[in-house]
Amino acid sequence: MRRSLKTIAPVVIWLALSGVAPGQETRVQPGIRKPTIDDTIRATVYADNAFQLFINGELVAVDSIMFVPHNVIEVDILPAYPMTIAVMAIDNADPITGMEYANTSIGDGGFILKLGDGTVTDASWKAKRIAWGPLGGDIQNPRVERVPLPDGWSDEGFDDSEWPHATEYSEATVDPKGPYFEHDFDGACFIWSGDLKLDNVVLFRTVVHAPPDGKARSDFRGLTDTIPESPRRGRGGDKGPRRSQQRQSGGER
Ligand SMILES: [Ca+2]
Ligand SMILES: [Ca+2]
Repeated sequence: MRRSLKTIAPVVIWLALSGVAPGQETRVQPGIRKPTIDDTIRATVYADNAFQLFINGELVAVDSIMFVPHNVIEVDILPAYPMTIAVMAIDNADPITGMEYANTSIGDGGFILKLGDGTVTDASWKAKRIAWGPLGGDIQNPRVERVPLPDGWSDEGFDDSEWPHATEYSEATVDPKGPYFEHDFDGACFIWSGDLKLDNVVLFRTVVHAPPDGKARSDFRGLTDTIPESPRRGRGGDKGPRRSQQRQSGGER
């Protein structure tokens, strides 16, 4: 039976939009596999008081408690190098006065991060303050200032060359609370902008060019445009195929 134009037209339009030419088969690409949980690394983050974490331009974690109690967030992330890490760190503060606890106190900030590939926060990160106050520490006439978020500040390729470096603060100065000590932050430093007390919203950025632990890891970017091989089924199938020709990034090759 002949197909009518009305039947064929939507298929032609779909093929055109999908980039698949009529008659061209879409096939599984050998050697390109799906990532498994073993391809992820753990991100462990503590902020006084809250944060948003972007990896390669994608929002991957949000602090679930904006103020108190102080909490640690742990999430699995799928790394790809060079890896751009961007953070908005927030010290809880009244947006009008810059103070907290009913305008009776100037709170201080603090941010620390460690990834399963050995990436840690330190003074090599860039830091830019976005909101600060009370100006001059004046709690009698508290005022704040803020600047707009730079366009694309969390994106890969954003030019942060004019941003100052982050300042490292000791654990004693930041004085982290309970949950912090139950997690592994070995090797990481607390960072903030130049003023731990008055700067209330701070952006951080860094680019990790290769895994610090030297371990080769696959790059799974662009999987949306491929049909990868499926992991083996059954017990242990989540470990993924033994053979992988996935493109490698960083570390030993
Ligand atoms: Ca929090
Ligand atoms: Ca503050």
